[in-house]
Formats: sequence, C-alpha cells, structure tokens
Amino acid sequence: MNNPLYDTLFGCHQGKTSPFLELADGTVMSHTAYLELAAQYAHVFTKLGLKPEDRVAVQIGKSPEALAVYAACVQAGLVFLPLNTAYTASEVSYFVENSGARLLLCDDTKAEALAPVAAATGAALETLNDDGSGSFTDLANPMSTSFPTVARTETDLAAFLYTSGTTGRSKGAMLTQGNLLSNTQALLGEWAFTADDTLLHALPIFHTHGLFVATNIALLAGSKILFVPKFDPDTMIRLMSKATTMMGVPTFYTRLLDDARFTKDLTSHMRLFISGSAPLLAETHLQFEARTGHRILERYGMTETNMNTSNPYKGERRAGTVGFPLPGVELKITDSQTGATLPQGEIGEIEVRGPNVFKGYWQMPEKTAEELRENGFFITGDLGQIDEDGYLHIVGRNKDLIISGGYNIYPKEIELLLDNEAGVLESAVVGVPHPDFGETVVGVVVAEKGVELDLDQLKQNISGSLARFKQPQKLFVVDELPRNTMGKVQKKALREAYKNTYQKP
Ligand code: MLC
Ligand code: AMP
Repeated sequence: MNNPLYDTLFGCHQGKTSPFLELADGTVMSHTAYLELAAQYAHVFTKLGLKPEDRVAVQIGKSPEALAVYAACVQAGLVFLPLNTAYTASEVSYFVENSGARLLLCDDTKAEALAPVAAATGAALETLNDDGSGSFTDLANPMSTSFPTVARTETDLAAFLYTSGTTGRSKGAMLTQGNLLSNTQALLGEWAFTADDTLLHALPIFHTHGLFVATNIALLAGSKILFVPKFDPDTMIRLMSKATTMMGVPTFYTRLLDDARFTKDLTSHMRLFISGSAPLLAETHLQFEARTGHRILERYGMTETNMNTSNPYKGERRAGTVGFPLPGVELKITDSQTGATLPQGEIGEIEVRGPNVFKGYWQMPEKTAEELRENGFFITGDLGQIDEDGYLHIVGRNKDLIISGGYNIYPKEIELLLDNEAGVLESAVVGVPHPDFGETVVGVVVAEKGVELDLDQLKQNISGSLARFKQPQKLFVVDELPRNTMGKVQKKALREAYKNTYQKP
C-alpha cells in the first residue's frame, strides 16, 4: 500500500459523489469535493516548501476546510498538529516552538497575536477562517484538485497531539499512521458503523475524540457526518432526527437530559449513543435509559493510546464501566510501586499495549521512558479494577489531572503560574465537582509572610497565559497547605475541603 492511512480512509472515496459532511444549514460537501479541496491544500504545502514529516500547527475553527487540512497533511506525508482554539498566543508559542512546526495556520482574528510566534520560530503563517476564506485559501484556489499521494508506511508519523504532564510542560504525543488506522478498524468492527450511518458530530476536532474517533470511523465506514461547530442544544435537537449515531463527552448527555425537548420519540430512530473522554456517572446512564430507552455505550481512551476499551455493542452495556479491551489491545492492572500484575478484582494502575499505543513523546526520551515500558505497555495513570465478568471500572487517577467538560487540565501548569506571582509563597490547584463540566478548577494559595493577596488581581495576572477553561473559578488563601509525612501536598484533603465551593455565577 502506498500511504496506508490516506488510501484506507480518504483515497478510497475518490470519485464518489456520496455526501460526507452536512452542515447545520443543510449545505453538503461530497466525499470527492472534500478530497479535491484537500489535494489543493497539499499542493500549497509543497509550494511553501514543506517536506514529509514536517509539522503543520493548526489553530482554526471547526469547518469542512479545517477537516480538509487534516486529509491534506496525511496525503502530503506531513504531521498534523491541531491546537485547541481556546489556547492563548503564549500557549501556542510553546507548541510551535517545541514541535518545530514549519507552518502555522490560524484565523484572521489570531493572526496579529501569532505573527511574532511564527516570526520567532521561522514558521510560515497563513490564515484560514471558519467561512473558508483566508490567505491559505487564496494560495489553494489556483491549485490542481488532484495531488500525487506521498508514500508512507504504518510506522511513519501522522499527528502530534500535545498533552500536559505532571511537570507542567506539555508533551507532543507522536501518533503513527498505524496507531490511527488500527484503532479506527477495531472501533468500526466493535460499533458496527456502515455507510448507512449518519453521525451527529458536535465535538471539537482538535482532540482524539472528535478528530480520530469520530471522523476516522465515519471516513472508514463511508458514513455521513452532520458537522456542527459546537454543542448547542437547539441544533442538536433539531438535527437529531436526521442522525443514527452520536458521540459526546458526558456534559453533552447531562445537557440533553436537562432539556425537556429531548424525548424518547426524538431518539426512537437512533442506533447508538457513545460517551467518553471523562467519567459518565452511572446515574446519567440510567437516567438516559429511562428517558430514551437507549443505553449509552461508554468507552475509554486517551491521547497517547487512542481508544483502549469499550462496552459491547451487542452485549450488556454496564453503567459505571468502560467495558472490555478492544481487539488487539492488551490490558492489565498493576501495582503502581512494583509494576507487578495484580489479581483480578484488585485496584491498580491500568496499563495497555497494542498497535494503538503511540510512538513516544516528541524529543522527550526520559518522559517517554517513564510512561512507556520497554515491553510496550503504556502506564496510563488511571486507576482501574476488573470485575468478575471482565468489565473495566475506572476508579480514580494516579496522575494529577482535572477533567472539565472533557478537556484535560494539569494543575501543575496553573500552580507554576501562581507560584511566579509576587507575594505567593506556594499554591495547589485541584478539581472540585461541577454540575455541568463534571469538575472545575480551584486554586489554594499561601501568601508570603506579611503579604495581603488581592485574589482578583492574581486571577487577572495569570489569565493572559491560560486558556479560559483552565482558569481557576475560585482562589482561596490558606496559612499552609496540608502535607503528608513525606512533605507532599495532600490534594485529596484539598478536594474534600473545597468540594462544595462551586457556585453558579
Ligand atoms: C468551555 N468552557 C469551559 C469548557 N468549555 N470551561 C470549563 N471546561 C470546559 N470544557 C468555558 C469557556 O471558556 C467560556 O468561558 C464558557 O465556558 C462558554 O464557552 P463555550 O465554548 O460556549 O462553552 P460550551 O459550548 O458550553 O462548551 C462546553 C463543552 C465543550 C462541554 C460543550 O467544552 C466541549 O465540546 N468539550 C468537549 C471536549 C473534548 O472533545 N474532549 C475530548 C478530549 S480527547 P467564559 O468565562 O469565557 O464565559 C480525550 C480522549 C478520549 O479525552 O478518551 O476521548
Ligand atoms: P486525554 O489525555 O485528553 O486524552 O484524556 C485521557 C484521560 O481521560 C484518560 O487517561 C482518563 O483519565 C480520561 N477518560 C477518558 N475516557 C474516560 C472514561 N470513559 N471514563 C473515565 N475517564 C475517562
């Protein structure tokens, strides 16, 4: 095969007039139109001097054009590096610099702020707006609608997705063509997607869930996607009758349940609802079944591994569990200290191995070695337990991570900023329950001796460096942080102490 990922997901649709993307206003883009646009973009990459393996950093809104950039990168053998649109210029600066991206694509609203970032790293800067306009489009318009696909193998890189870590420095997870392809093939079989399906797609396309899980499956199956820019109850309810399947984070499901228009009738024709990226409360699963008669299929994955486990499509979808390892994925529960495999039923670290597991962190061999064992098992940082029927339960995290509305937030990144502020001796950031997002961010700070901290000012000072969704909802001052005998801050005690502090604004 010439370029396994391109040929299997994209190239196979060449010449087909079948609908691929249907937008909220009813506009349809066929498979062929999508591929022709991607080919034009691939020509622009060549014109800009990009070579296979070069990184293309992309911070643009959700549009068919944005999805065509992904296809173009695969066809031209480039590494696609999507970035959350909420990231500030200072956050983007790190990703561009660290990845050595040769091209940075953004929209007109960000171009001015990102121009210095591109200039400092030597990356080319082009714009692509939500409506399809921009300097990148101007370059693409005169290009041919066919492009000679660049040969690749399954071990070649296809994408970098950045994920933060316990040190606060983001790490570029290197995903190969084989990682993406094998996972899509496994999921397609498990969830029975076909060309008759229509997927209601409201997830962002800069993370694994909306990009690889949702889009790749639809491409492989030849399904149509109802492609909406973001989750909005009115649009979801309006379009539900046209869909057969939906994927979402738990917040999608709780928001739908909060809407009286979301009824059994509205969903009677639906084939499948899938949830992931954050824990779906068993209560939500049961409420959903009571309201609609559908049992949500919950699965478990992460940036570094794509999807690892899934509840069964045909068998019992068990509330509060994430099901069984996918075909080809090995999973074990181990002792966090010794790494030894624990007997069934015991709680321990979840480790996974398989063709889905990433190649390592870009230019961070030590970080890679800490989490990816030489024998191929990846230490997920999630704590799990396998019940007597083989279902995996995720019971906690061994990593310091907050998941808010499906977005990962690493406390260390926020603590480093708070600690740097004048008058702050030290800080600790934890996640506390939030009715809509599952968890939200709270910061606890200790002032330097004799200093009276202005918390509003403090929040304001760190806001320029942090995407809105990472900014603490609340800050508290304490005399000292709770510590264990080893001197380690006891986050569990802080989570307990502040668990009821979220108030609706
Ligand atoms: C938005 N805001 C959030 C937020 N999303 N705050 C905390 N957590 C979030 N997730 C804030 C904005 O900063 C803004 O703040 C305000 O909420 C309104 O913004 P919005 O864009 O209008 O929000 P909304 O549309 O309501 O978005 C909420 C959401 C969205 C849950 C629909 O966050 C979302 O689509 N999440 C999906 C994330 C996802 O795809 N994760 C997959 C990761 S992959 P202000 O102050 O400006 O008003 C992965 C692997 C796997 O985890 O297994 O899948
Ligand atoms: P990310 O790094 O954004 O890919 O997030 C991956 C993390 O999300 C995992 O390590 C889990 O902690 C969490 N996660 C994903 N799916 C689920 C799920 N179904 N239940 C609980 N946690 C999940």
